[in-house]
Amino acid sequence: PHPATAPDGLDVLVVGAGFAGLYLLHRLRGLGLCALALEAGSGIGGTWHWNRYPGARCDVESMDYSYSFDPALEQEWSWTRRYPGQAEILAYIEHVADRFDLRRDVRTATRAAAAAWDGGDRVWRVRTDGGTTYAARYLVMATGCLSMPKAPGIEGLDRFQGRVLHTGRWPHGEVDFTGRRVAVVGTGSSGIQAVPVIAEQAAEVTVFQRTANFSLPANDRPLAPDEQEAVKRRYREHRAQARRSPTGIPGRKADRSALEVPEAERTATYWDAWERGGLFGMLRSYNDLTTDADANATAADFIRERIAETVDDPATAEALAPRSHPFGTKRPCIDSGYYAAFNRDGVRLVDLRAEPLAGATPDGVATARGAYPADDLVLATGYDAMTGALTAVDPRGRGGLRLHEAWAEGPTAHLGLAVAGFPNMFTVTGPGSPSVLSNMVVSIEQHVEWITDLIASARERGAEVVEADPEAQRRWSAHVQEVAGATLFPRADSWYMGANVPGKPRVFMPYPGGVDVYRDVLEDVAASGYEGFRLSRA
Ligand code: NA7
Repeated sequence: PHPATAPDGLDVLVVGAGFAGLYLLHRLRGLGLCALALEAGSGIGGTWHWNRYPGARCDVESMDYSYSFDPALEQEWSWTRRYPGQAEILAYIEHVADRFDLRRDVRTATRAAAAAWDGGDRVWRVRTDGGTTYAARYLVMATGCLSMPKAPGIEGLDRFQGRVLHTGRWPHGEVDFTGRRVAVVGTGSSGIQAVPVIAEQAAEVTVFQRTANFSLPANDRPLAPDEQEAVKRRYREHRAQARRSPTGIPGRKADRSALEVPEAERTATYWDAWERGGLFGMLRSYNDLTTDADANATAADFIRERIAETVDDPATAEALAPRSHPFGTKRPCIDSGYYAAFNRDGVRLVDLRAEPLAGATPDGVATARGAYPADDLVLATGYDAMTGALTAVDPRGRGGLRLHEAWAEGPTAHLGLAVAGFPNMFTVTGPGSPSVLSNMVVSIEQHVEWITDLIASARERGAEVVEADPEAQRRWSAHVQEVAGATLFPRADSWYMGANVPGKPRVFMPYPGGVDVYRDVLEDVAASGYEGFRLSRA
């Protein structure tokens, strides 16, 4: 039966209709399978449906942050800017959904509220918040890595009388800040992108910073047609390079240590990366910036110097200088005028390390030192990253095993794709895959292709149940930790480590070995007939 007419008998139920969920529908349809996607948002697009805050923009370039699966699609679509803004990415996703007629298999405004494996019938039974239950042989979680806002942890928030706006739950339509006093809590990517744009409109912006972050200039600009054409002429090769690169973005691999070049040369290299702009230019300047603390310090010092140079008020400049973690161990930001925004009248920084946050009051925000009146409170406080959207569905595997129980010691998923004890469930860009350390669209395409190939292969073999082998999973997780342990990443209290959510186990979640290395691993596993997975009739 077609999902439009019958909730039963699906081959695959997909949760989420962002980049991952939509491509899953397309691939599954190509295999002749009956699939349906449930989407909590009122529209498709995932991250780009929800993150409508001022200045929301991707930190991967347009020409890279797009699907590669259809050569005609990549030729016909044109981007307007080097870095795509939220509205443009959403328009692109909607174009893709229409072009491949995907919307008829998406149920929007429908949240997967519960999911349980029925071992007798060998199906997942998934209940929606509207009370419909779907049965599907496979459950694919395409729920995104930064989609479940973490509880902000701000005392008295419910007493605040003004508007409270979370960047990841931004209202549709214009939010006017004209004449208003705006408090922004959080200085990750979302806060750093939003502040300069809000500052153009608002009467006052007060930025509450707990941890100063490294931010590099985006150098965003209109994308010239000839520049775009040049990439399009060799798009196939460009995409192949992306797939074979460490981050999913083509580029030269550094072959030298930051410490083996003379200081003047190193500084010139950093200047070059700084002026070109972007996330990876600086990080890729040398091969040891994420593994050697002294090498890392050369780049961190360079960035701190630029902050000191940009910000007029020396005390503000000093507070903005990141010192709590090595460069790159928390996701760096790329900004459009963040540091310079503090030179505007009415924009000020409150350093919560010097004056801890007491909480929200009816008319503003209070710290240990005093009160800051505000009309609007913007929460750019981040996400229960990588696992929050998965455990929220609370899938129950064999014997009723609950995902958060299976992950009590930290999330483990074999290859980031499947969890032992949860047969026929797959996670796109799950913990243990490069995911948030990579160009997400490249990783999503790879996962979707790999998962759908595995489903097709199981069907060919007459297997109805596919499950990660616990021992293979244990080995992969140990490998992820070993690779992470050789880097500087575990030195930061980051959301990569689960450190931003009180009580979350501290385990480095993404696989830091590189998209290229990981691709080889997945190809070998597929070629071996899916070693590390059990394919069986029951
Ligand atoms: P992030 O990067 O998790 O940033 C959240 C920010 O909010 C960060 O500066 C936090 O400080 C701060 N925060 C969180 N809770 C509080 C409280 N209670 N008080 C004060 N400050 C707080 O989320 P984003 O949305 O900016 O970006 C997420 C990713 O999306 C980003 O990395 C890109 O990949 C795209 P902390 O550092 O924890 O001290």
